[in-house]
Amino acid sequence: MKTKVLIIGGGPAGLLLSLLLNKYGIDNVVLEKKSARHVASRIRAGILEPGTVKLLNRAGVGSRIKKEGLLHKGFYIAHGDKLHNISLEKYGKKSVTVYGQTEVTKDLMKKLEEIKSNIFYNVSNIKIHNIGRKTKADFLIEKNLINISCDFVVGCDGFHGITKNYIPRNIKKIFKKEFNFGWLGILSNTKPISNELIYINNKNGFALCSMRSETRSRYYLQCDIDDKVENWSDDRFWHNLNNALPSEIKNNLKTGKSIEKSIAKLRSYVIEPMKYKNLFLAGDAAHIVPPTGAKGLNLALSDVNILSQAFKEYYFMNSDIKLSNYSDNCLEKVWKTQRFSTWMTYLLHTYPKEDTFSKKLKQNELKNLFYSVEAKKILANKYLGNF
Ligand code: RFL
Ligand code: PHB
Repeated sequence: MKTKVLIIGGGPAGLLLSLLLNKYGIDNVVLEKKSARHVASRIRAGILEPGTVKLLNRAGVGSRIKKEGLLHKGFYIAHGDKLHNISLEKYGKKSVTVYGQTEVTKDLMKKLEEIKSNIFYNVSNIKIHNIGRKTKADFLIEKNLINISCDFVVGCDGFHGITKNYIPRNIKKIFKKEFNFGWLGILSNTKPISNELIYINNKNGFALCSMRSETRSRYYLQCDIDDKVENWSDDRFWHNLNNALPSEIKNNLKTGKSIEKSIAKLRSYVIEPMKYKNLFLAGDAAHIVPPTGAKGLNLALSDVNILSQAFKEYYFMNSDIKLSNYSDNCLEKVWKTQRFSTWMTYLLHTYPKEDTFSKKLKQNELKNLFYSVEAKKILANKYLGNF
C-alpha cells in the first residue's frame, strides 16, 4: 500500500485531518487501534468554541451541530453559595455550542464512510521505519501484516499513543505537571439543572454541572487522585453534588440512574517540538490541558486545521514553509491555552494541603473576577477561544 499522509489514531483529530485532506484531494490513510464502535461511544468533551464550529462547518460536518447543538450565551461560577454569571455574549459577543465530542466523532465517521475514505480499525503493532525519507510503516489487522509507504506520518494517537516515541530523546523536550486530583464524571438521562453550565468552587472542592442535551446531563465532582469508580454509588454521587450546589438551585437537581461513570486524572503535558523530519504530532498526542476550561478538543482540532493547510500548500503550491513552521505556530496557542486552563483549574479547585494564605488569595481572586468587568471580559474571551 502507498499513501501521501499516514494518520495514526482515529479520534476527533485524526478523523478531521483525514476529512480535510480528502476535501483537498490529498490521499491519506487512518490507522486506529480500537473498533469503530468503541471510538464512537467514548464520552469526553462537551463544549465547542465558535471557531471550532466554523471549522467543522467548513469540513462539511456542521449540519447536526446546527440542528442539535445548544448555543450557550454564558456560564455561571458558584462560590460562597452565590451564582455569578459570566456572559459570553456581553463580553465576547459570541456563544459556545454544547455538543458532545461523541457526536462530533460520529458525524466525522459518517462523513468519512460516505466518501469511502481509508480507515482501518482494530489495528495493532504499528511500527514506523525510516522517518525522514522513504518512510514506511507496518501493522497488524487480525494477524495479517500490512506494509504501507508514505510521504508523511501524523501522530493523532492521543496521550497514550506511540508516535511521540519516534522523536529522539535528544530532540524532544517534555513539559508536564500532574495535578493531585481527578474528576469523577457521570452521565444521566435527566433534565439539566440549569440552562447554562455551572462551575462550582466551595469548601468541598470543585464541581461542574454540564449537559449534552435538554434531557441529558453531565456532572463532575473533584475526587482524590487514586479514587476508584467502584467507590461511588449513584446515591453517593448525587448526595455529594447536592451538597456542593448553591442553595438557590438545590431544588432544581433531577437525579436518576447514571449511564456512564468515569474518573479522569488531571494533567498538563506538552511535547516540543511537535514535529520531527516528516513526522508531525497533533492533538492530545502532543499536549494535554486540564479540562477545566473545556479546551482539549478545541485545541486538537485547531492543530489539525493548521496542519491540513500546510499539507495543501506543500502539495499544491510546492512550498514547505507552513510545514516547517507548524510546530512553532501550534505551540504559541498551546501555551496560551495551558496558561488559561491551569489558571481556571487553580481558581476553582481545592488543592490538597492548600494553606490558609493560598485559600485567601484564591477567594480574593474570585471576588475580583465577579466584580471586575475587565476580568470578566478576559475570561469570556478566552473561554470563547479568542487568545
Ligand atoms: P483522542 O481522542 O485521545 O484520540 C486518539 C485516538 O488514537 C487511538 N490510538 C491509537 N491508534 C493506533 N495505534 C495506537 N498505538 C494508538 N494509540 C491510541 C485511540 O484509540 C484514539 O481513538 O485524541 P485527539 O483526537 O487528539 O482528541 C483530543 C480530545 O479527545 C481531548 O482533548 C478532549 O476530550 C479533552 N476534553 C475536553 N476538550 C474540550 O475541548 N472541551 C471539553 O469540554 C472537554 N472536556 C475533556 C473533557 C477530556 C476529559 N477527559 C477524559 C480527560 C472532559 C474530560 C473528563
Ligand atoms: C463537559 O461537558 O464534559 C465539560 C464541560 C465543560 C468543561 C469540561 C467538560 O470545562
